[in-house]
Amino acid sequence: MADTVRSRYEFAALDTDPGWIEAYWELGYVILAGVFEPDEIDRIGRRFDRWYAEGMRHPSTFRHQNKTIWVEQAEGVGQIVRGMQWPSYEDDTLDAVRTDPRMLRILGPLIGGDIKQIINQLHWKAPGSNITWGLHRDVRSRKPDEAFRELGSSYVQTGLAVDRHWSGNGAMQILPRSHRQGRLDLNDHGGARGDTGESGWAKAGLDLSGLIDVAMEPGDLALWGPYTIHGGGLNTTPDSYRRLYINGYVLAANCDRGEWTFRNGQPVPLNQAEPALIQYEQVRTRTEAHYPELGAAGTKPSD
Ligand SMILES: O=C(O)CCC(=O)C(=O)O
Repeated sequence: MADTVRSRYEFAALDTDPGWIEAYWELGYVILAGVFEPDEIDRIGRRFDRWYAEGMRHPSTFRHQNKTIWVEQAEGVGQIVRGMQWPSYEDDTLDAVRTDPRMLRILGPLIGGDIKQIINQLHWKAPGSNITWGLHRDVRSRKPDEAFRELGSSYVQTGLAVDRHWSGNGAMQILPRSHRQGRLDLNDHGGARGDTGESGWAKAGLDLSGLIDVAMEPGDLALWGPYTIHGGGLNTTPDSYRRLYINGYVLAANCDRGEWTFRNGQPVPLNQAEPALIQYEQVRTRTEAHYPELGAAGTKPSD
């Protein structure tokens, strides 16, 4: 049976149709259509392509402080770039998206105007590459626990569609209302490459029949919370890349990590010379660019 709470809203009607705010808290996610314009998406997409090409020049996963590019070998496809963290230190177009006034208009009613950022991330699902982020809750990555307070009401993840997303090219999936289901035993049941996590969650007793595809047109923005079960999806098309730009925001007073993004409703520029402690513990002690050894901190894609 279809949910009685609507999950899709037009960005152009943000003020006149404010049901999206309650829908976000109620469902654990919401989709806002048409937040960015086609010409903007075109520019953003070209930056994605440049970073992809940069990643393909590296023999393996590359890290420079918070910036990292996850390079992998995919069976039958060869080398691919799976994702990248913190391009915004070096990319003005992508940087402008994360501090765009439209982001603040959306975040303001949810977490206010003093905001830090803990995720700035590009995701690619290359055609046929078996890439997926197995179904999980983002709380798994909010470590250490004590640095992240009042998770449920303080953290909002946003994902901007750069391509059209549909089930065929690995659109992310979401389980509506799953943020209200307690923690079950774990927040993460995905495992090996290509494992969307469904069988693991089913074994843990979760009813996945309500799982939905986050179908989006380029320029649409999905919002979800740290306890919402999401991920999965495989790109089975022969030729359609699926690009997603994720920016994760937090009410600043409830987080000890992250880059300031809006202070008192005003954008805060990044300081490349002094990157903040976010997920990479050695950000200030290992300042040179390097290839982390397989299995070392920073090689594993996170979210
Ligand atoms: O790119 C995707 O489809 C998955 C994204 C995701 O699950 C995450 O960033 O937490």
